[in-house]
This record gives sequence, structure tokens and C-alpha cells, in this order.
Amino acid sequence: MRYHHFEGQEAGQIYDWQLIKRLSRYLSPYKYYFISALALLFLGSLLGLVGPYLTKVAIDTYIQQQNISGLNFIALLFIGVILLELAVRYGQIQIMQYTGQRVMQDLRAGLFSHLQRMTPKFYDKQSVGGVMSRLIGDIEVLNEMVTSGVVSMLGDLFMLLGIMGVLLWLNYKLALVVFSVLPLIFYAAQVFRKKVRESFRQIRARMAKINAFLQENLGGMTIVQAFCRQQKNLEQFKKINGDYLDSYLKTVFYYALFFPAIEITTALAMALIIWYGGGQVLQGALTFGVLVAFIEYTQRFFRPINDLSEKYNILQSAMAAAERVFNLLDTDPDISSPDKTQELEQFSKTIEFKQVWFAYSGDEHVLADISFSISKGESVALVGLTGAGKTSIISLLARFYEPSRGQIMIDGYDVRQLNLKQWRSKISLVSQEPFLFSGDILSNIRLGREDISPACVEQAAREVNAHQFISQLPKGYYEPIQERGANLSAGQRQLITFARALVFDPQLLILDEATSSVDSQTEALIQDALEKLLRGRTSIVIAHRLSTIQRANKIIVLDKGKIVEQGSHQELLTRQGIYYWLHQLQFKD
Ligand code: M5T
Ligand code: MG
Repeated sequence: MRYHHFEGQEAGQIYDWQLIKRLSRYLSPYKYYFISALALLFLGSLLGLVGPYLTKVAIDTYIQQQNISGLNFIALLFIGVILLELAVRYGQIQIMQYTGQRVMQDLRAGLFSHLQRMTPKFYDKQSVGGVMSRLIGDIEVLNEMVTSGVVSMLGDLFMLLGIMGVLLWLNYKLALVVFSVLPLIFYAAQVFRKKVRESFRQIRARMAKINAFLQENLGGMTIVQAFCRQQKNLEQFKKINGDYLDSYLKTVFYYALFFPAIEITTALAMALIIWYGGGQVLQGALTFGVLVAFIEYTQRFFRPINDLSEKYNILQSAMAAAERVFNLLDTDPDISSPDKTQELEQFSKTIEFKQVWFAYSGDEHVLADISFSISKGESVALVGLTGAGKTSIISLLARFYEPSRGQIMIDGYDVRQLNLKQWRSKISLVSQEPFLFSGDILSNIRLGREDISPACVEQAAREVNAHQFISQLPKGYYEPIQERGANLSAGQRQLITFARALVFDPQLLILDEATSSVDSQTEALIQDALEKLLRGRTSIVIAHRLSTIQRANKIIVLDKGKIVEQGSHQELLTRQGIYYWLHQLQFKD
């Protein structure tokens, strides 16, 4: 289901209703909490109606009769009712907050788990900051709505109806006089609603923009500073920051108009009561107590209306937030396991690319008619200039993207038929940019697989020559790693990702060799590590280092998304084609 931006107001209501219905589904696990909170809310409102009536009784009955003990009783009752109301409201707030927090917790977890299913294609288009603002900001706004906004709106509404009922019961003529100002209020509220709605949508969207901008620029601060982009960035930031302010001020403007309008209407109602009601009292048609009760009730009557518009503020921004959250939840991952999957316990024969075409977007093909095969135990090297499409090939194999034409067959099954999780678990991927998470070295190598013992981790690290530098760190394998591995060198990060690939003992190793230049000693370590990593393993290697390439069973040479040569090192050299030329280039230095 999609939510569109409706122009008309009626459509807006239907639309809000859909969102509220969908939100309330998240309430169902906590429905008993919610129901008891509602019950308390109504009870609280009911108790709130009692005070003015007690005042009326005190004036009209006990003061009239000069009954001191009766007055004492009323005063005590008054205090008792207020204390009870306090207790009820306390309970209501506690339960409501608890429920709201649980719902938000569920929603946040649901959103995160959904985000984990999204493919790179999604993240290519979305800014991390924008997604973050949905996870944190939008859900916070929703939280506000659940805990205070909507629910107290119900209470307010109940209170309004209650007061109207009591007023009519006390004196219907005076009540009608008071109600005569209501059309004014409804009109003001209507205009206000319409205006504020759009600005709230704008506010949320602009906040997301600010988030996205911050996310990107804080992440790339080194580059910003290195290229002296600060001034330029600041200007950009000032611009989006200013846009945000503008839309915020717009709502402030409507508020600044609306609240005084309500105040004036309240004053008008009061004046009417004093004028008409006072006249009635003089004529003896109304008791003094009823007049006082009317004044008190009228004050209580307009207070919720004031509140209602305050709450409306929250509801508006919550609807805008809900819309964005649900839109995100409704974006299906474009790649997932099929309903009926082909189980593949063991990769045992071949991987085959059959006339595969691929475009990241539209029909700008970055891969054209790619066909090759790898048998189990073979090592295949992909070679080609930058941008030739090497990384794209392995992204397809790991099913991060879907080919636009052609098939990728694993042991004779289309990769699309396979259970996605099972297929990925057979692969260890060492990506071109080594990515480390915050945590320690140990957790970065075994990535949450607690069944892999520290001893195993150490063995893998020794194997890929990472143990040496790790053991020199103050805390060894428990040395904390900062976000993205900022406290390690590029070469060290690479060795850790090798250890990670090895410790999972994959049936297929995919290695996108980083081209980062490291010192010759590290280079030798990496070289050696690579050899051990690839030994006897089915692997696809995007290789830049000659020795890695030479050792491959098959070398596939790519140029502008096409396979131009294929064969062993010797075969390709004798052909004297592109490979030969690349080889010559490397040998020169
Ligand atoms: C091949 C384009 C890129 C290039 C071509 C990753 C990525 C690439 N491209 C996109 O449009 N969107 C993307 O997300 O695809 O790119 P590659 O496969 O990454 O090339 P490579 O791995 O052979 O290059 P390199 O530099 O890693 O050796 O035209 O614009
Ligand atoms: Mg690449």
C-alpha cells in the first residue's frame, strides 16, 4: 500500500485514518495496557467535570442555607476528587508511556530489520542520513503522538462533550448562548489545520535533508578539510538550514495567529455569560451558583480546545512521520529468496555466467554478454582497467544486484532459485574497501559467529600474517577498533579482512583486491597471505598483483564491460593482446 500526498482536506482525513489504522496494528500486542490507559483517561476527564458542579452546590445549597458542616463536607469532597484525579492521571501517564515506548521499540526494530534486507541498489539511491532521520527522528515524533498527542486528544474530546452535556443539563438556554461562539472556533481550527499540515510535511523533509548533509560531510571531514571545502560546505549548510527555519517559522506564524484567536473567542463567551447569565440572575431565572459554575466550565471548555490544536500540531507532524516510515517499510527489497527455494547444501561443480548483461540504472550497461565458467577448486582472476566491470561481476555473483539479461548458474541452478542466505553463507567476500566495525579485532574477524573460538581466529590470523601486528597491539586481539577501523593502517585493515575470509572457511572465496599502496614489507605480507588464502580454494580474484594473477587457473580480461580475452597466463601472453600489454606495463616498474 502506498500513501500519496492528497491535496484536498477530505482526502487528507481518509489518508490520516489509513495511517492511524496501520499504526494501531503495532498497538495490538499491548492492547490491554492501552485499554486500561484509555479507561483511566476517561475517568480522569470525568473527575475533571466534578469541581465546578461542587462549586455550584456549595453556593446554591449550603451557602444559601448557611450550612457550615455541609460546606466543610463539600470542601473535603473537592479535595478528595482532585486527589483522585491526580492518582488517575498519574497511572494513565505511566501506562501510556510504557505502551508508547514499547511500540516505538518494535517499530524501530522492524525498520532496522527491514533495512538489513535492502539491497545495495537501495543504498545507492538513499542517503544514510535520510534513512537515519526516519529511524530516529520520525519514530521519535510518532512516539510523542502515541504517548501524549492522540490519546490526550481523545481525553480532550471526551471532556468537551462532557462539559457540553453538563451545561445543557444545568441551563440549556445559557448553554446555547455559550455554544453560539463555537462556529467561530471551528472555522479558525479548520483554516489552521489546512495551513499547518503542509508546513509540517515540509519541516520533516527539510530536517531529513539536514541529516543527510551532516552525515555525509561529517563522514568525509578529512576530504572536506584537505580540499578546503569548508567555506563552500558552510554555505550549502546555511542554505538548507535556512530552508528549515523558513518552514518552521511558517508554522509559528499560524500558531501565533491561532492561539490569540481562541483566547478572544473565550473572552467573547465569558462576556456573553456575564451579560446574558448575569441578566438572568437579576431576573431570578438563574441561580448565582449556576452562573459561577458556567464561568468555570466555560474556562475548562476552551482549555481543551486550546489543547486540541496543540495536539493537532503533534498529530500533524506524526502523520508526516508515519507516512515516511511506512513508505520505507513498504519499499520491498528488490532481491530476496524466492518462495520455493532450491536448497544447495554443498557447492560441488561449477559456476557459470551465461550471456550476462547488467546495468546499475536504466540501460547503461556496464556488463555486456559476459560468459565464463569456473569449476570447483579453480581459481579465476579478473583483470582489467579501472571501471572495466570487475567489481560488478562479483556483485552479481553474490546477488547484490540482479543481471538485466542472462543467467548465473550454480551447479546447474539459476542463482535466483537458491536460498539467498544459504548461498551467501558459502561465500566469503573480501571487498575492495576493507570495512571494519567498531568493536575489537576478535569480533571483527569472526563477525558475531561466537562458535568460532579465539584460538581459531588466532590461527587464521597467523595464516594470513596478521598475527604479528595484532600481537604487538597493547590488548592484542581485544584491542578496540574505532569506527571503520580508523586506528589501523590500510594494510592492517586488509590483513584483518583476509583473516575474516579465512576463518569462515568458505566454499567460494571472492576477493576484490584493494589497490591501496602499502610499504613493500606489508606488500610482501599481503602477497604471502593471498597465496595461502587461495590455495586449493574455489576463488574469484580481482587481482592487481602479478603473482596472484599468474597462479590463477584462468584469467579473464575485461574491457569496458566485455570479456576480451580468456585463458591461462601463458596462453594470454602468447596472444599478445590486452593482457600482454597490461603485463608489460607492470613489468616496467
Ligand atoms: C564498472 C559503474 C562504474 C563503472 C562500471 C560500483 C558501481 C559502478 N558503476 C555504477 O554505475 N554504479 C556502481 O555502484 O560501473 O564498475 P566496477 O565494476 O566497479 O569497475 P571495476 O571494479 O572493474 O573497477 P576498479 O576501479 O575497481 O578496478 O563504469 O561507473
Ligand atoms: Mg572494483
